[in-house]
Amino acid sequence: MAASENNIYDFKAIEEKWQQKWLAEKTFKATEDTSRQKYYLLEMFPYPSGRIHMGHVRNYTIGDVVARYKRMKGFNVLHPMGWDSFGLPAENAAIKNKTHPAKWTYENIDYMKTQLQKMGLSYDWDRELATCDPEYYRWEQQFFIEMFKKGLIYQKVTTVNWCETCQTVLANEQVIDGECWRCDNQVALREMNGWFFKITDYTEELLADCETLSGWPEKVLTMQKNWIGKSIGAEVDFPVDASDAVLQIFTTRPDTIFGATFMSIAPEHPLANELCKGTGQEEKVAEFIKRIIVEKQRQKPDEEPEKEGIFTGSYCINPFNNNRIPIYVANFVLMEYGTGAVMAVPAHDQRDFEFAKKYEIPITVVIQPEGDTLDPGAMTEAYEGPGALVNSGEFTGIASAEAKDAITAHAKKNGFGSPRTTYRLRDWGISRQRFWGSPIPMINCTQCGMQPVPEKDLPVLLPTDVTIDTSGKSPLHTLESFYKTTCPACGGEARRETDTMDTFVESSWYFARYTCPDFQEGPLKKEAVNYWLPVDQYIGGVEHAILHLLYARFFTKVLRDLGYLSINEPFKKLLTQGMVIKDGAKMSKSKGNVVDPNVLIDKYGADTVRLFSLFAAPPERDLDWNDQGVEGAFRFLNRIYRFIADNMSTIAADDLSMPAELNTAERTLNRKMHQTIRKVGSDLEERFHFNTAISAVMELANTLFSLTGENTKEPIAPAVIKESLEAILTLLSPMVPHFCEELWTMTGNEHYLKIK
Ligand code: ANZ
Ligand code: ZN
Repeated sequence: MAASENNIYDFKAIEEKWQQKWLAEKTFKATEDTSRQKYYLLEMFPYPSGRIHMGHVRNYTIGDVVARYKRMKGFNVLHPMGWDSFGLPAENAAIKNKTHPAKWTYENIDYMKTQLQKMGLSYDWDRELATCDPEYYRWEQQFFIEMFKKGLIYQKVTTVNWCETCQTVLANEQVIDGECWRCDNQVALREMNGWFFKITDYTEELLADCETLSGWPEKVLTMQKNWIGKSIGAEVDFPVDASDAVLQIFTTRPDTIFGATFMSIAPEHPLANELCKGTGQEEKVAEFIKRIIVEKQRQKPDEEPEKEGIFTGSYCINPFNNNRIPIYVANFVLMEYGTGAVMAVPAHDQRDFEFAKKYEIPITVVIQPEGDTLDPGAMTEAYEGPGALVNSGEFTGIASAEAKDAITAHAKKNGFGSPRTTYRLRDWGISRQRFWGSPIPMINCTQCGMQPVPEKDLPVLLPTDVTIDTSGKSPLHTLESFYKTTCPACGGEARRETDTMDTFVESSWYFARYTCPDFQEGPLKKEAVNYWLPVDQYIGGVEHAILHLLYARFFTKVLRDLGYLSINEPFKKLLTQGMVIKDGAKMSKSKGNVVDPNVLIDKYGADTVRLFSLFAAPPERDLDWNDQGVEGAFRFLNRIYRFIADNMSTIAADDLSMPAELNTAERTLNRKMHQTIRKVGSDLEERFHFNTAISAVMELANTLFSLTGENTKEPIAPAVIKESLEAILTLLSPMVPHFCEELWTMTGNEHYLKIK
């Protein structure tokens, strides 16, 4: 802004004044009041990494506008904030600073809390919680025990990345080119026992209830459904030639079974090493399997490696046409899905097509699209659509949709197959061999097996008198005072579980604990959860659209079945906001394009930062940061401020009665005001389009400025001016609250702003 422009409003003093008032008066404290309609507004809580970033600013500003708007509309609004405070970064910081992770975590929380308060966010701070607080995780341990007793938790051996030097398990992201990110030593695979939540007991309900979530973005529901991945198809047995073994496959396209020209099995398939015995392929196959298993383990979830495979030397027999087809081990077949074996139909499956081309395997067309004749020699890609069956024995001529049922029925009748539905969703592995997490409340007795910690002994506390040394190893594994205990069943010596829970567990139920954060008699207070839940509006980043939301939905159903909740779904409406980008890339330290909210708040004040982040893009879109935009937002607020300062005599006029009849200018202003009120209401209420709402208010302000400016032809009565001005302040107040409260009182009103 040009230096010559005077009257820059004193945002520092104003913002501080109102923030103190709100805190001191507990303006945003929420209490259950059955006489009023509740509105629970929640933003995804942050990890206390140290400082808030622009993504937080955007997320929390959007939420704050909705919370303030709903309050003005008369709702009893619950708007809480807390800290998702377990996790790896605290451990790394602790190693670096030779301290306890709690120290770093709580220091960050303190600092970030002051940052959030400087943003003027309308939280009920009395409900603040931190998930690393024993007062929080003790209830999670109680849930664990109740779930365990209900059969919803079990132990299973899985393969994990293990660093021998650091004596620790590594997450896939911590393995870089096969080496440990910390010590650069080769990482090995190791079998380890881990704890699992049986989310698959809820698969069908999680899927079906997607239909009830009409307030969620369609794309998020699609991601939920894809993750659950229900597939309807058939299982068919293919006998292995010259052997007693049988390969069972799962297919969603039984109609293509006459076109199977090879089989693909997963490297981990129990028959993989058997099938090559005596074929001269043993060594090559074993080497391939070993390599692929390691590569798969290291692969990032969204990576698609080049398809490759190896012939086992064995064949199997297609039970429908008695064709003898080669069996391959292939890197793209997953052991965890279906049966771990696939009948490959290159003519009608693109993956199989590419594989067949690469290894020169025949391609047989068995589905002809309507009005076309496929020639296997000329095909450049698989035909995956519907059509009429050809080359398919007694099924030739049938339409593919019908043929699916007919072929499955035939297999069933003859005892070599049956219909089957599979899901992609797997049980949730929650064991972490880390320190900074909620201890898993189990005790292992050599006599009695795994025993839950008696509820009276909860919480199992994380020790506070440890430091994490540079090995990065969790001290729990070697800390006798922690793991040495007695068996609750037989009283004999026993070992406490030293794994901690995945931090996704904490974020799966925090929204419920916010309704009664101080409740001591149990995890959740009935009256509180029944009054406040479900969350009416949840707001957060799209990066949490799959796992966090799925786990929170699962937990809600579990807690319902344990008798704590009476809802089926936690979040009625969901808004996933876009990213904040700058110069075409997501703001990040590594890209060096980070804008520090603190710097901006110091320079322009929180209201300007809020206004810009709302104005720059509709919430679900990415927000492209630009400094001119911030300047523009600041200038707009200054103009309003100056207008009021310059027109104090008008606003405080003796005669503030409405003229009996409005002149043309007055009518223009008055009409514009009513149009704006309507527009802002619908933009905020129905679409959260703050940007268009702000433009509308800017237009109203411009109308007011120009009608009352130097070139005015008609005088406008003070009452009409004041009315429009008050509309501007009212409409803007959820977005720039300090500014509006200040001017509202300056124009002779009492705080706080309410919709009249
Ligand atoms: C033969 C076939 C022919 C297939 C055709 C598709 C098209 P969705 O829909 O995702 O469930 N498949 C089965 N098990 C697999 C595994 N463990 N790893 C990798 N792929 C597997 O996919 C089901 C299809 O994926 C199945 O149907 C199978 O290939 C393959 F023209 O069988 B299909
Ligand atoms: Zn025992």
